Amino acid sequence: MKRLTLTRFMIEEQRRSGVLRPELRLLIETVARACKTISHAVGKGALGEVLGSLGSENVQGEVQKKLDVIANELLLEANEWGGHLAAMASEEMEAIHRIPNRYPKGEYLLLFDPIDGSSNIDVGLSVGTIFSVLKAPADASGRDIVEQDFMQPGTSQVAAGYAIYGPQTILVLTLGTGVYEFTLDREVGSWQMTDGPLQLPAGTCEFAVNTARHEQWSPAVRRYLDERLAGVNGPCGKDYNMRWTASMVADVHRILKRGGIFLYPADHRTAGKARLRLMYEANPMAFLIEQAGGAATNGVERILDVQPRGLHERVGVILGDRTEVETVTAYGSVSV
Ligand code: FDP
Repeated sequence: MKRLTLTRFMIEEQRRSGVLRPELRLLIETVARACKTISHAVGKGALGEVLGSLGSENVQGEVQKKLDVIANELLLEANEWGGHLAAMASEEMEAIHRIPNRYPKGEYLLLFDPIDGSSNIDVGLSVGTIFSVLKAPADASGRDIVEQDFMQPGTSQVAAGYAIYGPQTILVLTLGTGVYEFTLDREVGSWQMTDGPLQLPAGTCEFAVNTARHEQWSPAVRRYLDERLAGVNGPCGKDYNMRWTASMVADVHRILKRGGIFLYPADHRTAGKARLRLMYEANPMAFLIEQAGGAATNGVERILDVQPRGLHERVGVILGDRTEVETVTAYGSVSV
């Protein structure tokens, strides 16, 4: 079967919509190429001596895995010299990374979580890379990029996606004109379109949530989940399934393909303390989910409308099937 490659898809998109600029296309190609290298490292596992922790902590106070650091370096190195970027920001780095003066600079800002779902690395389960692309503000031309230039709501994203390193290596991408899935042909080394435009299936009775956090949820989130756990005898009148991979990329990918809802609400007892990062996780995933016909909120407002206050800001996340997300959000969650 003849399939569309990622390169051809983007060139055709560039011609068709006129919205996709060649610089953005080349930037996405570079990110996708780095994801191939990360996939290779992940695939080697213990044989590549890439498993385990480093003993260091990232800006979030989390222990860094070797692969977190390797993937971060690969993304920085691959994207530094192409001339499409003004700066980068990563979940693994406290400060923004400006493009060094020895390279030409472009107008885009790249944000990424190099390895998402790190607790899965050492046990051979799915992990992924999440990325988001913004445009530098118009007044940033000719001066150094500062952190404030990244403080744009998710609605400003011009592209977002993730790579998932699982049984297959898959890249899921949106340029704001639908969501497309590409599978890595490992022998040839090319990304081939295997699905899209993706439409999130409605009415799937499945939720993804870490139920061990039950006591930390707001009354609204507890009500929503307790009703579903009550199954066929509860107010929903049907049995639900629970799926939790502890890797947001894997859980969101399943929801994009099969439907259902993902929840990582904030801890209501500590004034909105949440786990997932707005800029590296919530925004790109919300963009993808909305482009596939779903919805994403922090329990109160649409994630893409949240005005960021800091690079590493955390946010409650409820995303997936539009009807389900609207139901839990209407219960009055305080999951900000
Ligand atoms: P991780 O920190 O292991 O990289 O990014 C946060 C995240 O993974 C998500 O991918 C995942 O959904 C969540 O943490 C898992 O959280 P729990 O440990 O509470 O299950």
